[in-house]
Order: sequence, then C-alpha cells, then structure tokens
Amino acid sequence: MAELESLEFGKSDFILLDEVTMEQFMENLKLRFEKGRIYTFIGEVVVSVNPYQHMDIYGKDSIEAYRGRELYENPPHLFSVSDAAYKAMKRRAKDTCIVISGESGAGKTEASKYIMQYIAAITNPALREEVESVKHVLLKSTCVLEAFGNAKTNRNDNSSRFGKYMDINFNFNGDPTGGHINNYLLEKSRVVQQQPGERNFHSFYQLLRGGSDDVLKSLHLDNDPALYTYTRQGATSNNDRSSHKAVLHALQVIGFTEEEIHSIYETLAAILLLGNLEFVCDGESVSLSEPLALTEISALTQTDPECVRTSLLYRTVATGGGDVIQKEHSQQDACFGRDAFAKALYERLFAWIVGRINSVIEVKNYNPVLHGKNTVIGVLDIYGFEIFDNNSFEQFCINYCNEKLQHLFIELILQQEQEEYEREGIVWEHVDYVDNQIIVDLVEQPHKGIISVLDEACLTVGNVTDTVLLQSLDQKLSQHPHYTPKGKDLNPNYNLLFQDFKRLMFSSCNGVLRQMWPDGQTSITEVTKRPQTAATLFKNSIVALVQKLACKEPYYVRCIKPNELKSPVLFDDARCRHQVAYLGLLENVMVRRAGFAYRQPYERFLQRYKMTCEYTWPNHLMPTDQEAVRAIVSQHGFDADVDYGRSKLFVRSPRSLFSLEQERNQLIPILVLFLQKVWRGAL
Ligand code: AD9
Ligand code: MG
Repeated sequence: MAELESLEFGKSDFILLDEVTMEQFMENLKLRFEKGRIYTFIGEVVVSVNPYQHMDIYGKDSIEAYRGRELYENPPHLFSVSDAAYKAMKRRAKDTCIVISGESGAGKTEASKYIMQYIAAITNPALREEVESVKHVLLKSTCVLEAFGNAKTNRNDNSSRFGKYMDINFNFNGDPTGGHINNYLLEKSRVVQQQPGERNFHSFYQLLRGGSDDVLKSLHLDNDPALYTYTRQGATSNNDRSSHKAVLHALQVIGFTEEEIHSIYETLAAILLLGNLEFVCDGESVSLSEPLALTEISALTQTDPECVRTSLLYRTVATGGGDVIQKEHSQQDACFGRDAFAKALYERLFAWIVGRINSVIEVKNYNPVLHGKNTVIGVLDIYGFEIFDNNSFEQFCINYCNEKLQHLFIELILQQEQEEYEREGIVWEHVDYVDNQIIVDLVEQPHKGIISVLDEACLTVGNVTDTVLLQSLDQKLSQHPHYTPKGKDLNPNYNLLFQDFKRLMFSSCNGVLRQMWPDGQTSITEVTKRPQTAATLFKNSIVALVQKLACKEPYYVRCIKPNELKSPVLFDDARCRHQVAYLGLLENVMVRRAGFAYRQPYERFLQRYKMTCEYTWPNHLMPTDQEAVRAIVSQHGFDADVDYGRSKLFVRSPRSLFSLEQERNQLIPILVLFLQKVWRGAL
C-alpha cells in the first residue's frame, strides 16, 4: 500500500510532506531515489526519476497488480497513471491523454514505451486477431521511429530528435482499434552535421553495420561509417547490428513491402553518397569532384545522372520577364544546396515512414452507430528542454514547445482542480502561481513575438542574414524583461532547398520517392508564392497539438534526470532542484494542498478506515456512506479539517490522515491476530 510504504521509503505522495518547502521536497525525492523508489505522486501526477539501471517493476506481476486498481491502492508507478487514463476512457467514455515531460535524458521515451506496453497488456482479453494485430503494429512502430528519429547526443545515447504524439483509438469494449502518429520537427540538421561526441541518426549506422554484404553492394555502400562524411565522426555502437535486424523485422510486421524497404535503404545510401560529393572551382566554373558517386546517386534515386548533376550545380530561376534561366552556383552555394538536399531527403523519408505507418493503423470500417463512441488515449513524448554550447533554430523550437506544454500543464492542473471542486459543490479559493505566459508570448505573439520578427525579416529583407535578424530582434524586443540581446552571431541555419531538387525527385522512376516529393510537380513559373517559414509552420503545429491535448482529460508524468553522468547512484542535488523548480512541481503540490490535499470517494474511505470507529466497524447502519464517514471524522476530532462533497470526502491537511493511518496501522496486527485465531478455531 502506498501509505504503508511511506515510512521507510519516504512519502509516496508529495502532498503528504509535513511542510511544502523545497528542502522537504528534495529530501523526499532523494530518499526515494536512493531506495529504488523512482516514482512519487503529486496527487494524480507521477514524478519519475531516471534510475539509469534495469528495474524489475514492469513485468507481468506488476501489470496485474495495477490493472483496474485505484491510484492510491498501489505504490506510485507509470502503470497507475496509465490505468487511470484507461479507466477514465473506458468507464466514462472520456478522451484522455498522457503528457510526458522533462529534459533530455530524463526518461520520457522509456516511460512512453512502458505506458504503451501496459495498455497493450491489459486490453483484448479475448485475443481477437484484428485487435492483436493493431497492438502489434503500434508497439513495433516505436522501434522503427526510434531508428530513424533518434540519435546519440551528449545528453542521451538514444535521444529523440523529433516530437511524437500518438493517439490510440478504442472501441466500446476498450480494445485498441487503431491509432495515429503525429510527428513534430525532426532535427534534420543532424543529417549533415553533428556536435563533437554525437552521432547522426541511428538508421545510418544500423544499415552500414547490419546490412548484408549483398544489400550494401546493391546500395554502392561499404560497411564502414568512417568512409562517409555525414557519419564519419560518430562511433558505431555494439547494438547497431542487432538493431538493424529488429528494425527490418518491425518494418515487415508493420506491412512495408520489400520494394518499400529497399527504397528506404536506397534513400539512406543516396544521402551518404551525396555527403561525399565535393565541388571544385577551377577559376570561373564549379564542377563535381566525384563523377562516379554521381552515377551511383542517380541509380539509387532512379533519376537521370545529367539531371542530378545540373541540380547540384545550377538553379533554375524565373526572370521578371517570364523567362526561365539556369544560374550557376558558387562553390559555397553548391555545398549548401547539397546539404539542404540531403536534409530534405531524410526529412521526407521520415515523414513518409510515419505516414505509411499511419495508413496501416488508421481506424478502418468503424461505424459509430454500430460500434459506439470511438474513444482515444493520446501519448505525448516530445524532445525535452536542451541547451547546448551552440544552439540553433532547432533548440529554439524544442524549448518553445516545452514552454507551451508547461503552460498547458499550469492551466490544466488548475482547471482540473476547479472543475472537481465545482462538481463536488466545494467552495475553493484561488491560488496564485507563476505563469510562463510571458515567455510563450515573447516567442509567438502576433507582430511582436520572435517568430513574427523572424518572418518579417525573411519577407521584407529578401536575403536575410543573421546580423539583420539580430538587429531586428534587438530593436523590437529589447524592452521585454525576458529578452537578452546576444550581440553576436547566431549559429547559422542555412536551409534553402532549391526547387530543382524537388523537381528532380519527382522525376524519379521510383514510385516511393515520387510520393515523397509531390511538390516537385509545380513548374518554376508557378513557384512564386512564398511558403510559410519553418518557424511559423512549427508554431502552427504546436498550437494544434496544444488544442488537441486541451480537449482531453490529461494525465501527467514529470520526468527528472538525476545526474549528467548516466549514473544509477548519483543524485545531483543542484541539477534536480533546478528541474523541480522549472517544472513547477512545488507549485503543483501547493495548488493541490491549498485546496484539499486529499480526497477519496466515501465508499473507499469507509473501507479503509471503518475499523477505527465503533459506529462503522464491522458495518455501519447509517442511511448513507457519507453519514458513516462523518461518524469516523467526528470520532477522530477533525471535523474542522474536512469538507463533504457530493461523492467524496475532502481533507485539508495530511495530518488528519496521518493520525487515522497510524491508528489503522496499530489495529491491523491486532485484527490479523484475531482473524488467525478465528480461522484456527481458537475463538
Ligand atoms: V530526449 O528528450 O528524447 O533526449 P528522454 O526521452 O527523456 O530524452 P530516454 O527515455 O531516452 O530519455 O531515457 C534515457 C536513458 O535513460 C534510456 O536510454 C535508459 O538507458 C535510461 N532510462 C530511462 N528510463 C528508464 C527506466 N525506467 N528504467 C531503466 C531508464 N532505464
Ligand atoms: Mg526521448
């Protein structure tokens, strides 16, 4: 029992702290981590500390222990929230979502996988084939997406370099019928460049280390990542070979055809070969140093070699008079163009893989009239806050996204409290909290926010430079309390994809590649409208995500990274304190306690504490459970500390409960003794 566990392993719920101070919070968090208790509640929120070691708490027995139980019946666990989200969805036909947050390496992705496994394990008891196959695909999709979307960073050996929101659809029986994955901003710059000590996406190393000789030969590849500019600096890992097998198997289980799988590998190979292309400048004109690689790239992409060459060396531009001319690249432009092409190839490959998985798992033939309401559980696992020595556009987007989610957390947690009090007819006083709206506004406000300034600079200045943008930001935002002028160059974020590459890929004889580049159909004279900037596209996708989450009943997992060394025994106090502060966990406890720290349906309260009161033990004779609960509360003298809702008892201070709990603990051994005697016939 969560409560019984508390003495030895610290408080299993932070709302039971004697005082809500940072010191007590940290003491409890640390004690629990050291005792191997990595999960702790704040009410319904689960706080998780990455154990950095195998924990024997996710097996079949654990799953059974949590299945169908109430939150407080077991020690805190990911399975507690998973079950709560599932029950709400099944019993009350509510759409729910589980939002997992925390910084890079805090354990979000691992948590999301355990949550998915739990949901898969507790559903479809009848083992219906079509449901089993949906579950299989959902679980296998994780393996594929990790291979293509994760990479080793200095923070995390398996860092998600994309955001993932997965909806799982359920029928009226509560069995999964399908799902949908939304992916957010893949960090494509990693394809062409990585920070020291980091790797490119796993998929490249897996193919090079795990692909058979025949496959590699057909792809014009050697098996050594050191031979390719884009993978040269990343060390191979022992897992690459076995992961390749697992990913290939997962692709097959999901239903990718052999042709599709080969196209995926061909695209990876084309990217690696592109990276090795160099441009030489002999006085006036620029040419390619490696004509053989060019032929191989054209073979892999099933395009005309001459077209590949011209796309790399020239760009087509429409003149003001409506003429179309070929303009030769400078050596530098050609290099930027090549890298932008490689990044785009990978990004589109990734998006295509997600789309293909979606086409398999989308709910088919669902008739709401026949099958009842189709409900959803969403699981959000997005890249965590990160600050590097060199931060680029991607870190800006990742951190903005985290601010938005933090804001939603603040809103929903308060909103949820309010709604509960309203439902139960309890009067509640509002609690002040630190709102990060000001930061969100700094980024996204129309006309004044950073994204608007960026858009404006791109639209009006034409060829915007970092200096121009910085000046513009300084000018518009210097008065903002949270804006610090940098006064130096940004990390460059060149990302201009010439239209010629889009048309080249659309001309491919490979149907899969053509599918990835539908915009290559557009002729040069039509491509005049300015596309939305990457920042605006990202903002819109995050706004849509937040809307999606906001209309669901949310459940939260807040992940904490205990240290920077991936150590299972080190609790870095300063690092953890920092995370507790910016995740607003202390405020979460305060909000939860400022109203009522503890609440329980009358029936459950009675079951647990009826032994402590003469009027309720062994059974009460009062007309309602509420009255029986009143009798217990009165007998223990804490009437002033409670309020009676329609279906639940609300307790203000945890102390009242401690006294009850203590009495119960003292009574249990006596009762056990008594019962043993009864069984043995001694009484
Ligand atoms: V990032 O924002 O994608 O860079 P995450 O997703 O928060 O990050 P991840 O889940 O990948 O972190 O966890 C990092 C590593 O910590 C894993 O690869 C495991 O080695 C380790 N980890 C995390 N959670 C657990 C766990 N529950 N049990 C054991 C864990 N190890
Ligand atoms: Mg992750």
